[in-house]
Amino acid sequence: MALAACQGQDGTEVPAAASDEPISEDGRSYLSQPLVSEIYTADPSAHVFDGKIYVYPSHDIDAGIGDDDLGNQYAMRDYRVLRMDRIGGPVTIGPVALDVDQVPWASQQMWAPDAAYKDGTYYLYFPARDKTKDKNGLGAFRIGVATSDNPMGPFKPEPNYIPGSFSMDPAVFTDDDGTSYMYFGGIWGGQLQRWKDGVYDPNGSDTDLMQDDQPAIPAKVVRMAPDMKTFAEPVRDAVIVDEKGDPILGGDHDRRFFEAAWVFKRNGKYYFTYSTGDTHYVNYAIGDSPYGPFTYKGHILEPVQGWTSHHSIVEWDGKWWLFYHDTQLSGKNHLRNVKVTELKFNPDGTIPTINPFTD
Ligand code: FUB
Repeated sequence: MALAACQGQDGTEVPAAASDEPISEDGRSYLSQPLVSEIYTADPSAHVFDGKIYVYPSHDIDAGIGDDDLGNQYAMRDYRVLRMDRIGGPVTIGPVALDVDQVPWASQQMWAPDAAYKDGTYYLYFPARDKTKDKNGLGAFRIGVATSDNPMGPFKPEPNYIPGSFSMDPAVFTDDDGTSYMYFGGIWGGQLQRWKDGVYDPNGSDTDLMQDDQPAIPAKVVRMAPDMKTFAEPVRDAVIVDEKGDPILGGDHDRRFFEAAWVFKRNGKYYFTYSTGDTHYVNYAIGDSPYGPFTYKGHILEPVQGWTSHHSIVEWDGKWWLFYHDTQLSGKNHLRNVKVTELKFNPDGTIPTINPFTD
């Protein structure tokens, strides 16, 4: 099987992946192969910086914790950046770019990150639990920022989380005028349901609000201040509506937002893309403003192997690419591997759904 060539940039030994079988457990062939197999990687946020492709993934590890609805099994502690000169070419695995022990406010669970660039500085945005204790003895998710003059890091964290930030899965989109917006949030283990009216309830629900006939809990969007380290305004809702303009309902699990927001712009339209969590789709909705509302359009990616689905979309060399993950290498939900495949558009701007298997 042709895996992309890999190397540990810092020369350290990294554990070999358990398996790289090209056929899934139920006999299906994977559409694409893992970008790296030396470490487990997930939640790939891809960017083009200075003509190269950089992927900011979660770095999955096995902490020996069983699956639960809080996501305790996703016990990641650090970040490592992937770099490639071209898609399909060799992938360099960077050294540790940021470790949880370097972040004064964070206790655990360095989940899906993103990155941005402005005026010579690279910004790494990352969620982690703070040091408070909820009813489960766990911290509240907050979003931090760290900076570097190198896209591979190492990144120096700010001493506190971004004021006013909460929940997880930050994704920063920079518009044509240079204004950046952060999209963030996730329900269930991501805790959005605990932030009703902007106040955190440490005894709040671990899963949904169980309000199936009410508008779904939306992702959040906020304009970044020019310093890229703070919010410029109060956080807003990024609402997904149906073709009639009505908000998608909480009970509509095939269409409602769960986590993994990612926004890109094409032909003047803002594409808000996201995961549906327990129904395992990556979906998209289109709007005329970075704040939305976004009108639901369909699935981008059918369910992959593994519980989570998390992606990014980037234009490179005249084509659009979907970075995503599955569990091909491990067969375990919390030990994932990132992949990439081309994303196409129909003439009307809609997206043909991608099947992560070829049969
Ligand atoms: O990787 C941990 C969490 O799993 C992410 O933050 C979610 O998006 C899901 O992929």
